[in-house]
Amino acid sequence: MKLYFSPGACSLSPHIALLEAGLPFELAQVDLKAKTTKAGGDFRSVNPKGQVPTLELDDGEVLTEGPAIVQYIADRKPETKLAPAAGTMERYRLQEWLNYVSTEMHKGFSPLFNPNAPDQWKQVVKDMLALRFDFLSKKLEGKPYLMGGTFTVADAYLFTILGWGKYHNIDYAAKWPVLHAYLGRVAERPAVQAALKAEGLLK
Ligand SMILES: N[C@@H](CCC(=O)N[C@@H](CS)C(=O)NCC(=O)O)C(=O)O
Repeated sequence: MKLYFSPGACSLSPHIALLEAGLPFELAQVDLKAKTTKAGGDFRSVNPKGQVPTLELDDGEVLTEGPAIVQYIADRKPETKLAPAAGTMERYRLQEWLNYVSTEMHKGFSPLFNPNAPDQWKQVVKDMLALRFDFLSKKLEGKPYLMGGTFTVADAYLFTILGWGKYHNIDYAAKWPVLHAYLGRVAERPAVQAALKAEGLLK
């Protein structure tokens, strides 16, 4: 399999999932502005959306959309419990989280990266995110991971998105200590360390 990624982007989530699952894969770095791969290829010819994450499977199929990709990875190695079994109520709970992280958190953060977004709008966005951080803090109080005691692909995704707080002066330690502790806990996982190092985000 080949994971198309950009360092620190939302593609970090399936990168962590692949390492947690112990599946063999290679990385292909993408220049998201130029829409080219590091090897000089046209990224849009792989994924016409021009977005990471993109996962090319061994049979040539190309899978896009983070929540779909991480569930595919988890289902390749069910014994790792990165996702509960399909058809169970727990699996719908996982999908509930993946959808929340995707729509409320991931796309909630996006305007902060937009150089054309006015500062006033960025403040509105930060205020909205603060409400989401309050909600997540309550949900994570007293439990190590979103689904309880077991790390799942929803945690890989949430860790990735919350990690963007450091680029926007969001001080979890001061205002959301539960989230600060959660980020520290996830960061300690060997697969997460390995993914961060491979993306050049950790020495
Ligand atoms: N709907 C996609 C969105 C992915 C996405 O927003 N990727 C960003 C990086 S975090 C990207 O590729 N941005 C470049 C662009 O949209 O042109 C998903 O959930 O996977």
